[in-house]
Amino acid sequence: MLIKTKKGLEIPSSEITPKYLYESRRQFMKGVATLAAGSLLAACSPQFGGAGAEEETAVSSDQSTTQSTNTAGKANATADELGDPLNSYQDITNFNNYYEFTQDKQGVASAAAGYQTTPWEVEISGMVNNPGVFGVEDLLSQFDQEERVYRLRCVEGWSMVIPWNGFPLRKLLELVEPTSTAKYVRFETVYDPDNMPGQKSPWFTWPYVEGLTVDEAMNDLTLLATGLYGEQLLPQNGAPIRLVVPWKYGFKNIKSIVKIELTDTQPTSLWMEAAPNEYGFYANVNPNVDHPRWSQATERRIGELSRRPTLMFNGYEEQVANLYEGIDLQENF
Ligand SMILES: Nc1nc2c(c(=O)[nH]1)N[C@H]1C(S)=C(S)[C@@H](COP(=O)(O)O)O[C@H]1N2
Ligand SMILES: [Mo]
Repeated sequence: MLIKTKKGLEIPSSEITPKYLYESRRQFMKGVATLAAGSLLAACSPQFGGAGAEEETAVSSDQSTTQSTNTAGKANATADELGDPLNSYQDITNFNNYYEFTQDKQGVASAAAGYQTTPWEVEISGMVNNPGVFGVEDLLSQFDQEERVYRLRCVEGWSMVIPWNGFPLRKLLELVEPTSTAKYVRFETVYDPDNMPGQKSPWFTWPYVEGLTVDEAMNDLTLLATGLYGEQLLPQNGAPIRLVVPWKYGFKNIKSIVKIELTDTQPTSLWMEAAPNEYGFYANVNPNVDHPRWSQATERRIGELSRRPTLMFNGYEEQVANLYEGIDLQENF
């Protein structure tokens, strides 16, 4: 049965939530016995999520809001290199993960609306010959902004096709010159609990941290994004500057970056710290390595009803497989 609703983008919420959090939620939901079965299913989605979420999808998808209408109209491309259409500007800016604001994916846009992202500086430090502080305008004027159409595959099992604007991280790294001892790049999101209510949550170690190896950071696919659909990033998408690493799960794509540090020790990300058995450092998209709580073999493209197979390295195998030669991807998840 298809029921049309105004909210078009509901899919399993927060499977990424650590076990202790979703279990306390489930405890809570048990007490709310009179709720309709449908909402119970949605609220308890971690249990049913991943590959098992079709029923919920069928009830909540509204094709009219999820088709690829380029409402912003400012992308040159209309599809990715596999022929799949871009998600709409509407989809990309109204279905987000950004725990600093809220864990409600459809509430991020309004919760982050008006968040101040100018002026903004990014500090680059650590094992580099030319450390410095860069205003975002400097970065925008110094590096040509390219359009890159990438698939984004969230670890929760949904995906989108997004036309980003930005520049390869490599260009910035070449400018600051990592020393030969540098092996990793560590990124930090702004810490601003007064204006980011989620950062008051004691369940996570704030600020949000992510990391890459220097080789991953130097790969041509790795982007610092400043816009999408030809528009400056909105706060919900990580304005004014965020990382995009398309062959890795979405959580590696750290938003609203203020610090980049070159180091010789592997950074511990917020998610590694919150649930080390579930989220590793590499987080490469891999249909053969399941999440402990759900399969990663398939995904749901936002705007589509049925699930599709997840591709090795999210379809970027040719460009990145060489980075992992001799590495056991089951162990290094
Ligand atoms: N600082 C920060 N960055 C973040 C997140 C977050 O909660 N905080 N969520 C991540 C996750 S889980 C995903 S899937 C992507 C979503 O990016 P989008 O909302 O622009 O689609 O952002 C990633 N970057
Ligand atoms: Mo995600």
